[in-house]
Amino acid sequence: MPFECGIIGLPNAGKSTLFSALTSQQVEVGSYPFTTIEPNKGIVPVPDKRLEQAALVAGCKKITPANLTFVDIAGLVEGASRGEGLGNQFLAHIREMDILLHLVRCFEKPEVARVGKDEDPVSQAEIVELELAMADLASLEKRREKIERRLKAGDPKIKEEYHLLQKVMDFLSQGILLKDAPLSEKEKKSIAGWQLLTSKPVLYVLNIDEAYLPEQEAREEIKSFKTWSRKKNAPCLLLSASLEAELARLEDEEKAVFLEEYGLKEPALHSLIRTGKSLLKLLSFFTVKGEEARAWAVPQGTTAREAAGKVHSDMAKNFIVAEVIFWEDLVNAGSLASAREKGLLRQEGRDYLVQDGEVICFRFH
Ligand SMILES: Nc1nc2c(ncn2[C@@H]2O[C@H](COP(=O)(O)OP(=O)(O)O)[C@@H](O)[C@H]2O)c(=O)[nH]1
Ligand SMILES: [Mg+2]
Repeated sequence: MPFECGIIGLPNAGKSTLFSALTSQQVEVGSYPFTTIEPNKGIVPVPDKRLEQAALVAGCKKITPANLTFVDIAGLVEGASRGEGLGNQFLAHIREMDILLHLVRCFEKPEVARVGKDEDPVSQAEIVELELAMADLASLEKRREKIERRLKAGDPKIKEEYHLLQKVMDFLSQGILLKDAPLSEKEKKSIAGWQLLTSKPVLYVLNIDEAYLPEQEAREEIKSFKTWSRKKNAPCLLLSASLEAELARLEDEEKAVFLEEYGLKEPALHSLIRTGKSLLKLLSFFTVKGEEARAWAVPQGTTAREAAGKVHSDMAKNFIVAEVIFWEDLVNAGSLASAREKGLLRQEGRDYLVQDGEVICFRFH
C-alpha cells in the first residue's frame, strides 16, 4: 500500500482544487498516469530520474515508479471534534493517514465564502489544529478511564503508561500538538499505537492568490505564516491551487511556457512529493528484473531482508543475499552484466541497511 497523504483544511481552502490538480497532473515518469481507487483518493507516481536511467542501462522496457496516495478529506469545521459537520467520520479518515497536508487559504475571492472569523492564515490554521487537539484529548480521556480501572485493580505495569498519558494530555491542553511536543524517542514509540491525530507529520501549504506570486516575499500575511511554521519546525510550501489546476490541463510544451510566465521552476506537485517523502523519512531502492524497473519507497532504516519482503514475502522468508549497486555506478558501468563482471555488485547480508538510490538484486532459495 502506498503511503497516504491526507489533504486537510477549512472548507473553501481549495482542497478539492488542489487534489484534482495533483491527481490529473501527468508526471514525466514512464507512461503511468495516476489511478483513482476511490473518488477522493488518487495514486500519484513519484517522479524519479534515477529510476529512468537505471532502467535504460538494465534494458527494462517497463518503468514502475513508487507511489504516493493523496486523499481529499472532506472539510473540517469548527466543532468537528464534538461531531459537528462530518465530525467523527472525518476524523476517522485522518486517523488512517501517514502524513497530513494542511492547506490554508490565502486568496481573495469575495464570492467564495470564508470559513472562520479571522482572515489571516495563521488564525485559520489554528482553528483546524485546535479541533485536532480536542479530538485527541477526547480519545485520550477514554483511554484514561480504562487505565484508571486497571490501576485500581492493582496492575503495576500500567503506571508508566498512565504517567505518559497525563504528560501528553497536558501538552494538548496547552495547545501543543504532539508532533511538536518535546517527547523522547521511547515516548514517541509508545504513543505511536494510540492513533493520535496531532502526532502525524504535517506539511503546511499556503494556497496563495495567483496575483501574489510575484510579490510573495513582500506580503505580511505570507511572511508571518512562514515564521509561524518555522517555529514549529514544519515545512511550508506556497502554491496557487487554481493555477496548478490550470497547469494540469495543459500539454507539456504549453506547460513550460505557462510556468515561465509565472516565474515557476516546476509544477508544485514535484516539490510536494519531495517534501512529503523527506517528512515521511522514506528512501527509494530500485529493482531491475526482466522487463521491469521498479522503485520502492521504504522507511529509512529498512534492512535488506525487509526490503526483499516488500517485493515478495517469499523473498524475505528464503533470503540468501542482496547484490547491491548504487544507481549511478550501474549507469556508469553501462549494463548489469558489465557491473557484475567488474565486481561492482556488493554482496550484503540480511541485516544490511538499504541506502537511498541503490539498485538491488535479491537472491533467495
Ligand atoms: N482565486 C483562487 N480561488 C481558488 C483557489 N483555490 C480554490 N479556489 C476557489 O475556492 C473555491 C473552493 O475551492 P475547493 O477546492 O472546492 O475548496 P475545498 O472546500 O477546500 O475543497 C472554489 O470556487 C475554487 O475555485 C486559488 O488558488 N485561487
Ligand atoms: Mg472539497
